[in-house]
Amino acid sequence: MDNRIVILTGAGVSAESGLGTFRDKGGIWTKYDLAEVATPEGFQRDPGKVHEFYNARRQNCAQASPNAAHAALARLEERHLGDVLIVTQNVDDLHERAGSRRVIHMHGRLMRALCAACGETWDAAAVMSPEDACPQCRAQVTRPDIVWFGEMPYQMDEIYEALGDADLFVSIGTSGQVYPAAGFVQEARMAGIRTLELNLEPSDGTSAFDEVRHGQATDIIPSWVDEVLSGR
Ligand code: BV8
Repeated sequence: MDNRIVILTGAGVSAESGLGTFRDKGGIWTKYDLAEVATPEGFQRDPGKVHEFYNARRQNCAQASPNAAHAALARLEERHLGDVLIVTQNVDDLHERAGSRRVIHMHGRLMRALCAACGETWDAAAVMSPEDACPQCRAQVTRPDIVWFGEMPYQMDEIYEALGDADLFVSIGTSGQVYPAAGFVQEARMAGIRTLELNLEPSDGTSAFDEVRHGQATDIIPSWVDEVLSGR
């Protein structure tokens, strides 16, 4: 039995909840210039534009609901006799709202705010603006608690430790283009861990996986979870 399962998720797991993916046709990075809204330099240049970008996504997220793929992963965590850890690149809270408890948000969380001066974090207001003052130090450099390009993702030590101990690494709904997340499958392979990709179509890292299944997340995730829970 695959006792310890580490699951990496990307935007594809939230796609059927109506939250945009990044690099598909009509994806977020086809509408916004990543350099302007998802880098520290972009935030320095125009914090208002960055807040606008994340305010819109925070609103979408609040109006969205978890889908059958999120629910299946929560069921896996609840019923699997071994250990299940979700490492998500997503900044939405749909895994938690579906009932998952062990979730690491390596790229941060849309619903949290961060003070760029003192590092304090708190629940973000629905609408954030450059004038907001930090509740701790009162500085007016509050930002979404998001990891931008060029910034170190969160909890990397914990992630690599879990990866090293896993029996199975599963990558769900990600194009495998953003590092260091896209490199996790290589880490798993080097540690001799079985790897599975569940995605709508081949990702950039598909050839590195022992097994690959293609389809909509709300179809292939529940059926994979049923297989694991029935011991097949
Ligand atoms: C860092 C912000 C270093 C939040 C994001 C090598 C090593 C290390 C770094 C680099 C490297 N090479 C380049 C880099 C730099 C960079 C990088 O990787 N650039 C890429 C573009 C080449 N990486 C970084 O900057 C990272 N930081 O490395 O720091 C460092 C070291 C020391 C000290 C300081 C720093 C930080 C990366 C995080 C950036 N922030 N997001 C936000 O706005 O959301 S990344 C962004 O991309 C999102 O977080 C998103 O989650 C992530 C990954 O995208 P995906 O989730 O894969 O989404 P995508 O649209 O691409 O794909 C969706 C997939 O779903 C598709 O395959 C599609 O087929 C599938 N799908 C669609 N619908 C469905 C479906 N599947 C199933 N069912 C469906 N219905």
